[in-house]
Amino acid sequence: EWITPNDQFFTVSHYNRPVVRPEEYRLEITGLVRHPKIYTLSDLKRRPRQEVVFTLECAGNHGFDWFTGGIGTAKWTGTPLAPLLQEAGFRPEGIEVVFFGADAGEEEVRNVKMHQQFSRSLSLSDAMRPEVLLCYEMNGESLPHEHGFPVRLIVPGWYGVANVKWLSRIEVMETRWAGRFMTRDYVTIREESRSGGGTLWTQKVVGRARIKSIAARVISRGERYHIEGAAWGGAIDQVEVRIDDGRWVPATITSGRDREFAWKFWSLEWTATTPGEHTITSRAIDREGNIQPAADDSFLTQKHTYWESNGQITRRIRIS
Ligand SMILES: Nc1nc2c(c(=O)[nH]1)N[C@H]1C(S)=C(S)[C@@H](COP(=O)(O)O)O[C@H]1N2
Ligand SMILES: [Mo]
Repeated sequence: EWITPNDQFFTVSHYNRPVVRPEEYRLEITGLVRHPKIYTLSDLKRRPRQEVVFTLECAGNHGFDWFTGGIGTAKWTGTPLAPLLQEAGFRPEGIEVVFFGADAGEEEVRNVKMHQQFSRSLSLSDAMRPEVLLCYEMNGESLPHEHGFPVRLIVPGWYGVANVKWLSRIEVMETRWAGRFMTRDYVTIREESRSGGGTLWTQKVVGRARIKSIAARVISRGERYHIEGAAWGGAIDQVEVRIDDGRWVPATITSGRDREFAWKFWSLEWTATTPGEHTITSRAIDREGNIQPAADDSFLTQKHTYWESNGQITRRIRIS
């Protein structure tokens, strides 16, 4: 199915899972704004409704052998953030929008211990994009507790970590935000090859989702086999499949072309099959022609952290 049912949707929470009473819920918009505001849940629900079908993947998905289910697709409904920021009237010095969850923990940096709410930030221009939502419904139900009830941020096209749950405060700031999930966790370290030769060690904040795909199942239909899979994480244009050590052949995108932020489903008919073990590998290609990297591509082998593991995935199958 297109949509992942709420009770089968993965969940990742780095601190506690706060219980927020809907009648006590308040969202504060503050910082470098002319008119700081506080909204109740019904204030937000009275505003224009907007929905998006968005595939949310944890940036750590496939980073370890044991972590593979960290992805799901839901219809998220809420109200767009941009008009609220506009009404708050950001001051010209404001460049960064920081989103705080109601969950918190103790963090220590250079021997300083501090209480920190979960937080992630976006540049003002990313925060102002029309698809960014203050979301209060998931697949037509009110947002489940573990997914951030009553309100979470939804940033279509970005990895899971940007989608702050139990959203309690939005603060516009004059500098970049350096919280744990911007500067220590969810930072990808690579030794990037440089054209002049040599490598440069880079540390980049995990942000927009990268292209990825997987063969999900093979259905036997007499002599023929039907391979089905999914592709997501960018402007997916094509998917190609390789069986054993054969050449790459184009798959057909069967659904989802019209849904910008959701996974696409694809299929391929496989005929010349011999009994025994086979491998099936897929690769996604985006509109700019970028190809999902092979598992042994230096872009991935020179990556030293587990986030953004978007390498090609090889599945094994035995035909009897
Ligand atoms: N407040 C808050 N928001 C959060 C997190 C968190 O720990 N606290 N985890 C993030 C991460 S890392 C991911 S992958 C997604 C997971 O969203 P889900 O639990 O709804 O699937 O939530 C993000 N939003
Ligand atoms: Mo995550």
